[in-house]
Amino acid sequence: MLSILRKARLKDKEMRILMLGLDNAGKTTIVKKIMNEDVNSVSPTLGFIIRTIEYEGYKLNIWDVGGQKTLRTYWKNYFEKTDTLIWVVDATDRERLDDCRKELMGLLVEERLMGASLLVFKNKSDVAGSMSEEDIRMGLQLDSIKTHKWTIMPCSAMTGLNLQQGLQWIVQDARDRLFLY
Ligand code: G3D
Repeated sequence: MLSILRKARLKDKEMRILMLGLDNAGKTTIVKKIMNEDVNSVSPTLGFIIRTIEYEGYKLNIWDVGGQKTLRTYWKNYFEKTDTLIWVVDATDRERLDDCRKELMGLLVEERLMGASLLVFKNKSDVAGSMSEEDIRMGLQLDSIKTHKWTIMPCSAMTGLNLQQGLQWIVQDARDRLFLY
């Protein structure tokens, strides 16, 4: 039933995208950069922000939800009907990589996120000495993920690196699903 509803929405070319990650990962800055807004005036997201982006005829409703520890218990309120989970990782934050892995793994066992695809954005890739794609892949144990279709992309909310490619992957994934069901 859920997959029928999801397919109906995908046919309407409307997607619900949940953007999560630890606080300070760069979620809000990514959304701003995609919307061509000033990225130098970002303040921490205390609740959530929804932004709608039109991309290749698709209406992408992106939910940017605050990632501070105290807010993470509220994430579950946003799971329903999610088509794609964007998991944003701060590539400069080695210390919290294990925390980041635990939070992600916790999400992937959530029943209401079962049908969602996963895009891991390795953000802040513009910073010299930041972790490599391989570091993040290993640190988050991405290769162990069998329950969700996933990919990882290095990106930068500052330079805009790969942000469009990320949206492209999301839209292509929606097209593939329509074809599959
Ligand atoms: P959040 O929404 O995930 O909590 P923010 O994160 O978007 O508020 O970003 C947190 C900080 O990281 C901000 O710096 C922001 O400018 C910075 N940042 C986000 N993305 C990038 C990136 O790709 N490259 C670099 N170099 N910095 C980034 P401040 O100083 O405002 O805390």
